[in-house]
Amino acid sequence: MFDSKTLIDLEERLGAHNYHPLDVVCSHAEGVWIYDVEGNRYLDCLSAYSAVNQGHSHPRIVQALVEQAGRLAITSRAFRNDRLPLFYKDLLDLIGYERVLPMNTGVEAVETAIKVVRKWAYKIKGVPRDRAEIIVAEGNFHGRTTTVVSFSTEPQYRDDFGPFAPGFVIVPFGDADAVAEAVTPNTAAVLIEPIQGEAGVVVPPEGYLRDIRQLCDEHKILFVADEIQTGLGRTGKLMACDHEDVRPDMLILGKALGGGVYPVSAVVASDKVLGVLGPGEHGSTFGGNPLAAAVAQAALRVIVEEKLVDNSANMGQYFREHLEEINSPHIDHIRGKGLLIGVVLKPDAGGARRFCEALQQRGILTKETHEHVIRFAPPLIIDQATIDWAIPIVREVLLTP
Ligand code: IF1
Repeated sequence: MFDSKTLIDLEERLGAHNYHPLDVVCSHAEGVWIYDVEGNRYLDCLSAYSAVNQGHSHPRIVQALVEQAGRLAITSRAFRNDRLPLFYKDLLDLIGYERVLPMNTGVEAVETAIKVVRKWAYKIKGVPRDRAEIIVAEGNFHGRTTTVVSFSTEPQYRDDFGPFAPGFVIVPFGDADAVAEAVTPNTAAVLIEPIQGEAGVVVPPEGYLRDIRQLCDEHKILFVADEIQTGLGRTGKLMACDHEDVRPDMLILGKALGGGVYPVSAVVASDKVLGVLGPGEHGSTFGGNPLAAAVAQAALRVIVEEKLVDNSANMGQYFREHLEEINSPHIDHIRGKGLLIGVVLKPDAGGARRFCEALQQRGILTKETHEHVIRFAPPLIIDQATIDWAIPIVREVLLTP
């Protein structure tokens, strides 16, 4: 067994420095709790950026993983397998839509969505080839491939990674008029996060999603929602777009679709849209493998059977109310939906990082986002007693000068 310091030194010496993690070396976890190599216990308030909505090492999901790994893990899509169609059926029964395209990581599903909407624009809408435009929002986060960082507005994610892919039009987030002004005859799609995660849990004004839906209908444009972080219960609805009763043409899912144990992502849409792809035009070695399908089926079953969407709404409200009661001079305001909560600090609070470090010292793990926002996003299985345990600690930390 190695101690934290040894492991941190080794990681710093041998690994690329593309992260600046908190110095907690996690060793095992269960439910909402993570334990470090010294045996200290922490409440996970990040949930691997919403990948572990079902809680760490959920027994039913781990069982599905282990059983399927021992039977048949991967075949590639050159052959069919006996799990993939059942995963399709479970997913579509739960969220609607007609077809699924499975991938692995979130950004691969975003890339898939971009490819599909472009092909749709050329084959169905009649946009001249190579002229399709996709409208995206300032402050977006859709992943880190070269195409996707081409339309990031965050210098850290983008600078020195060019030349960049053309075909994206960036407008302010939360402003449907700006979207309307950006529409041209070549617009294929509007691609947005219904709530921006990385930008600091930014909730758009009520009606924004409905306005975009209407605009897309009027101009024959596809509405694509990146629900990789906000979907599958995180915001207190199954999909964050459900808050406005809006049904996008295409949903991008990831993170919690893999139940916190395995990368599984997917694009879902109508037959008309996903039907534009023919054999050989897109794919992935690992996408749609039986192991992923079995895990995703279990992950979805846990969300439904344990009523995690309702729990997210209820515990989100409870957590939020108690955070609102903290009378800290550092807090500017609190925003979010369900269990995706951002505590926005005032500019002179000295940044969110120091509060995250202080929370870590007292047994709560979270991560600052955009310098001034502390994100609270525990697994959706969290209960009231655990929130009651956490609140006094958060209060104490936020009340330190
Ligand atoms: C990192 C952020 C969160 C996402 C949305 C696509 C992806 C993500 C809405 C890509 C990924 C991650 C990735 C992780 C940190 C993280 C993050 F702060 F960077 F923005 F969650 F808030 N769409 N989000 O949130 O999915 O390819 O990673 O599976 O890159 O360090 P992926």
